[in-house]
Amino acid sequence: MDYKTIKHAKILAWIEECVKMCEPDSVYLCDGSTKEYDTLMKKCVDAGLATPLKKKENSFLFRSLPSDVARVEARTFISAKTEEAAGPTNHWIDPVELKATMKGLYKGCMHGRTMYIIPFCMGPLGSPIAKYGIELTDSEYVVLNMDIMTRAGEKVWQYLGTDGEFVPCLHSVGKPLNNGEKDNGIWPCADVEHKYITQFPEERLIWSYGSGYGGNALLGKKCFALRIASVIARDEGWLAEHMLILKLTNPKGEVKYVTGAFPSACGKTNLAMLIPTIPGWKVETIGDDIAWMKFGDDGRLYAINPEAGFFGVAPGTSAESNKNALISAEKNTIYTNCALTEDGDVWWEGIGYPAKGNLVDWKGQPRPAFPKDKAPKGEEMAHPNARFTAPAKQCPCIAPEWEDPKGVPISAILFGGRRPSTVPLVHQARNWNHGVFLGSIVGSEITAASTINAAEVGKIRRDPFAILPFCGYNMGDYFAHWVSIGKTAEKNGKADKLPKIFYVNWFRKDENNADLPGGFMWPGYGDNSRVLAWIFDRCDGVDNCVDTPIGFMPKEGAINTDGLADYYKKTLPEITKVDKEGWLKEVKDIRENHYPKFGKHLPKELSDCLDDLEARLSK
Ligand code: O2Y
Ligand code: MN
Repeated sequence: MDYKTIKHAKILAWIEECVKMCEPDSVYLCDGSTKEYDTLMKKCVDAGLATPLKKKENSFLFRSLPSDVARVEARTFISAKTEEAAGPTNHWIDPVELKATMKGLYKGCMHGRTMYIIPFCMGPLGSPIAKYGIELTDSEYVVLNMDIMTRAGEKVWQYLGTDGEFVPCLHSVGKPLNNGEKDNGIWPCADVEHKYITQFPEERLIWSYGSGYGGNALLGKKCFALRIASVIARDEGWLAEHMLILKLTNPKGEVKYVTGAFPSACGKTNLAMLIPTIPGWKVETIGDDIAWMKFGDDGRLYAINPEAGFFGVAPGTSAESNKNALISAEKNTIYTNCALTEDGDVWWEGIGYPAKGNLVDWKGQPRPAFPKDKAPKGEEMAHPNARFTAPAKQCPCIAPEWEDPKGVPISAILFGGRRPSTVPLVHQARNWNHGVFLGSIVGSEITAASTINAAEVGKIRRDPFAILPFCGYNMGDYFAHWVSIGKTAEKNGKADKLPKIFYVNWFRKDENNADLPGGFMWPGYGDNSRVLAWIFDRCDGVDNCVDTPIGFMPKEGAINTDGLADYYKKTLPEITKVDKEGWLKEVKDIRENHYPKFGKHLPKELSDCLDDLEARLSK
C-alpha cells in the first residue's frame, strides 16, 4: 500500500523524515494480512534466509550470524537528558551526541532495501491499557515476527485515527546493499561496535541500528513494552513489568490471577504454562513475559499482556519441561537458530529425545547427530538462545479472557531467582513496602556456567524486579514508583485491594544428597503448583502460615505433598525454614554491595525494610 495514504499527519511527517535519511529503494505500508505474510516469507525463502519445515505446517527456520544471536546489553542505551535520569544500572550517552552518531549511521542505510512501515498495537485492540507504535524497518524477518508478536497492520489505524498517540520506532539492520548486491542467504547486520539499541525516554522514541535479532529489532517488545512503557507508567501512575501473567483455578472453580517476575533462566515461560501435579488445580496462561498493570475503579490492579505471541527460548523446552510451549509452536511458527533435521523438523538440546539422522546446526554446518540429547558447551547444534516465535492463541492453555481489554484483576505478585541457599521455597511479604523490598533484592547466584569470571562464582547477581536490562529510567526512582503505587492505594482507602507479594525459590540445592536429581531440593515444573496453591489460599487469608523474621511462611503441613517423591518430602522442612545466618549475610550484601548503588534515589521505605529485617533476625 502507498504510505502517502496515511491520514495521521504526525506519523506521515515522521516517516518522510526517516525515508529522507535512510534512503530505501522502496517504501511499503504493511497491512498485516496473511497474503502479505506469505509473500514476505517467500521472499526470505527465495533469498536463502529461511527454510520451510516439512514437519511443521507453515513454519520456517532462520539462521542469524553468530555475531547477532541475542540482546546486546552493552550496546543498549537509555539516552535521557542526564546520566542521573538513566541511573546507575543503564548505559547512557548524551542524546545530542548519540543522535548525531546514529544519524550518521542511518544516512543511506536502507540502500537496496525496502522500508516497511508496521503500525502495531501493544495490548488487545481498543483496550484502555493498550498503546500504539509504528516500526519502520528494512528487515522482512522483523515484519514477520512483529506480525506474530503484536497486533499489527491495517486494523490499527481505526484506533490511531488522525492524531492518536504513538511511539515512533526506527530500525535498520545496518547493512545497505549497493548496486544490485544481494544478501546471498547471509543474515544482514552490522558489526557489534556499530550496533545501537537506543531509547530516548523523554521523547518516547526508539532508534535501533545494526542488529536484526529478537529484542534488539522487534521493537514492540523490550524497547517499547518495557523500557519506554516503564517511563510512561511512572508518569501516568501504572506499572509496566517484566512479568508473566497466569490464571489459577482451584478445585472449587475459584479463580485468581497472578503475575511473576523472574530473571532469565528461571523457567518463567514454563511457570506461565504449568501443568499442575495436584488434582483439581488448573493453570492457564495470559502472558509469559510482560505485564502492564493499571488501577481499576474498584482499586484493584488489572493486568494485560501487551504481546500477542511468545518469543520463547527453544533449548531446554521439552514435553517434560513445557509441553504447552511445544504445542504452541507446532504450526505457523518462526524458528531462529535451531538445528534442522534430515526430515525437515527442528531440534535443540534439551528437547527430550536424541536427534535421528544427521543435522544441520544453527551455523548451517551439516553434522552427525549426538547419541544423547546434550552437546558439549560451545558445540551445540542449536544456539543456546535459539527461539521460537509462536502465536499465543495457539497455546493449549491460553485463558479464554487473555485478550480481555479491561485486563484481569491481580491477586498475587511473585518474585524469584536462582538461589541455591538461604532463600526458602516461598515466603510472603508482610505488606506492600516489604514486597517492594523483596522485588528490589531479586537476584540469582552466579555459577561457573553463567560467568567467565571465576572470582564472581557464588556471588549474587542482583536483578531487581527482573527488570534490570529493561528499566527505562533510574532504578532507584523505579523502586520509589512502586512505593508510590502502595501510597496511592492507601490514600484511596484501597490498600487491602493491592495484590499480596511473595518470593519463591525453586532452586535450593543440596549437592551432597545423591537422591536428588541435579541436587535440587524441590522438583519444580508442575510441582510448583503446590506452592501456587498455598499462595492462592494466602490471598484468601486462610490460616496456613507462620510469622517469621523474614515474612509469612507455610505452616507445617500447609504445602500439599500428596504424590510427592519421598526424598522431596524429606527436604521440604529444610527449604521452608528461616536460615538466619544466611539471611544475615544477605542483609550485609544488600547493605554493602547492592543498595549503595542507588544513592539518594533509594527510597527510605526500602532501607527501613532492610533495618527491620536485620532487627528481626537479630532478636
Ligand atoms: O535475546 C533476545 O533478543 C531475546 S531476550 C527475551 C526474549 C523473550 C522473552 N524474554 C527475553 C529476555 O531476555 O528477558
Ligand atoms: Mn523476558
